[in-house]
Amino acid sequence: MLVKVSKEVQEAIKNNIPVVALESTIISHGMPYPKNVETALNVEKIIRDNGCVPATIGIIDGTPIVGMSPDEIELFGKTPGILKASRRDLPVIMAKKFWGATTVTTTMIFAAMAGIEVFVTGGIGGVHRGAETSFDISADLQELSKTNVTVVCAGAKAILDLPLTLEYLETFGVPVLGYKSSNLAAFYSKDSGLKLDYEMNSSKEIAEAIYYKRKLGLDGGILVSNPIPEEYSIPNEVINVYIEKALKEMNELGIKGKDTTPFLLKSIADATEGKSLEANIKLVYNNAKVGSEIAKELIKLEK
Ligand code: PSU
Ligand code: MN
Repeated sequence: MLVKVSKEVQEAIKNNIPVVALESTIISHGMPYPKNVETALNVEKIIRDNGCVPATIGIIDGTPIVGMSPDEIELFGKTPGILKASRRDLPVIMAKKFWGATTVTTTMIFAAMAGIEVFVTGGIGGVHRGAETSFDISADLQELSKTNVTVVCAGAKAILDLPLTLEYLETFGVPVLGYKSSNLAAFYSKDSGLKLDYEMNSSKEIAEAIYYKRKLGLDGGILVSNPIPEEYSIPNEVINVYIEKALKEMNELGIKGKDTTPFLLKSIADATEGKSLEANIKLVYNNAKVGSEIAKELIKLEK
């Protein structure tokens, strides 16, 4: 069997119960142990409490798993050296029977294979600052242009070049929808100051957009930008100081490629003494609620 889909997820899909996909890079590379495991299990609980089935995705001994068990999630959270698996890594990880943490890209790939249409995460990758010379553009953006999964996130971090990220998504035909917000969210901050084309006022409206994209046969995902709740939002000018510092340190150390995002995340969390981590956790919980609502509305349209 190429991809292992858990019994619970299989049953849910068969019985028209909404399923919400979750990634594992956020567990193994995005947060420290044990907060990572605690958060991952809480996110699953929020999804269940909202009437959906969670499907955390990861690769164990070369087998992609859709719907990891709590024990598997625990292992993902504390095993060092799990590879960050993007699209280009999958063939080798499977051939060599490695463990792989799925990014937004590879979580979308396996979610789509399993028939899951909604995926909840924290933030996506994007066009990095200085991409005009480094060429560092996350594979997440290409995946959004071709794989039919809606990604609910809290926008993207200002470690990226956010205006260029929006331009890229526009070029590749990816709708970016602001959930109850007219501007792009900036992860720790509820507002990047960048205007989005569309504000959506309900999960039903978003589900309808997904429905019509599919009906028209327009391949690719939809990106939902769900701002961090006001009470947890860190002002841009506060977090940007830490972001600038982390970027400078990264350049001095010569960190490149797939190590950039994990390095920046850790550096910012350390510098803010966990304040950014707390915000990160809260925004994922918030996304889990909204993602569940969208998944429930989408199932109704399919009937
Ligand atoms: N951005 C975050 N938190 C994360 C990531 C991005 O705020 O955990 C992770 C996601 O898994 C995303 C990946 O898909 O990093 C992007 O990595 P890269 O920039 O190397 O494509
Ligand atoms: Mn990159």
